[in-house]
Amino acid sequence: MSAAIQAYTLLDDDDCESRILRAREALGERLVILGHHYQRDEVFKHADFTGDSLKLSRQAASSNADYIVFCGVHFMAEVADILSRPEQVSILPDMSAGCAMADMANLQNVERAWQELSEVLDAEEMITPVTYINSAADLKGFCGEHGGIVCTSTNARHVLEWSFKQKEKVLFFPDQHLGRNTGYAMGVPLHEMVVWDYDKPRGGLSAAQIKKAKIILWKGFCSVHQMFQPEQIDNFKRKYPETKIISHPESSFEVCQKSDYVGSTEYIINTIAEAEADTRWLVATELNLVNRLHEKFKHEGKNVHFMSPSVCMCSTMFRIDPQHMAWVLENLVDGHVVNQISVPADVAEQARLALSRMLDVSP
Ligand code: CIZ
Ligand code: SF4
Repeated sequence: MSAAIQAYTLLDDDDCESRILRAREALGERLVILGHHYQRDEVFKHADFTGDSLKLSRQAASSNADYIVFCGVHFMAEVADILSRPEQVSILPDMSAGCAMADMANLQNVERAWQELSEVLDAEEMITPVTYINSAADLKGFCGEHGGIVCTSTNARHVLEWSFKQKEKVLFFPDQHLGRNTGYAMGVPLHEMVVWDYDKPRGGLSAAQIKKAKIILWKGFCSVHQMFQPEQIDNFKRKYPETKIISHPESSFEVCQKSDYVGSTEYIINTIAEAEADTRWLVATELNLVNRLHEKFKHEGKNVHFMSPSVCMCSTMFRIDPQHMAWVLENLVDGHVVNQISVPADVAEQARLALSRMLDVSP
């Protein structure tokens, strides 16, 4: 029988740390641990590979390990399962590590949207569905089936360029901000982007609005990145006018417009790493990553600050803790797989299609 999680929740972090190290040693090359940038340090330090979702999905696709333990959120472990070989096992240490933004779109409301759009125009002929990787596997499957594609915040522009080569319009879900910020940076004016409110009939849009739109943005958002406000930039700059502003494209349009740089977590890390010494940065993305950047670069005189005055972490990313790590790893040592993420074969096949289109167009 597999060991239960309850006993592990009582362990302190140091105990967990030594157990994790021992289990990793015992499992050797049969195990690979992938860690997203938003993970807390006590977990992040155990990762064999760290990265954003694009980089980590490539790692999952090329790994030879029997077990892929994904320290991130549910959709990432699904992608690892889809892109790895059938005999490899993808594991999410805590099943409640979801993504609230991903949950804002589901197959039911996306299929309804597609149906309603089809009543106004020929959706199959005119629209490429694009799903942000922050979405359930069946939505990636929907995109695979309808000539669509997946994107991450690193490749969103390349993906949209590809999409517009296929069809004249894009339906972009679930994150309206990534869609809007990327579209605008490519030259799509705001008036050619409409928001589809999935709680309203026909998205709350008129037939004319739909026909005129180039990008139909799903009304989803990330509550972590929603915390950042343009006034926070103004207030900070009043004190330190030399500050460079760098924001994740899940932040609002107003925040991104006031930023010197906009890009994914990998882009944020690389930009600050390559910046001159003695520079000051105000960063709009998840707190664990910003704190890590601050620690990493302070000896170069780089001052890295978090944009919001209140603490905002991704609470679901935070679910992955050393206790759950120790639990899944010791179970693996004992030959028990717990918390496996397994995408049904038919969904995986269509989703793989949309993901491989993405990997083909990614820089
Ligand atoms: O794509 C990812 O990994 C996320 C969620 C953020 C980013 O930009 O890296
Ligand atoms: Fe989802 Fe936002 Fe957390 Fe990313 S930071 S996993 S988009 S809730």
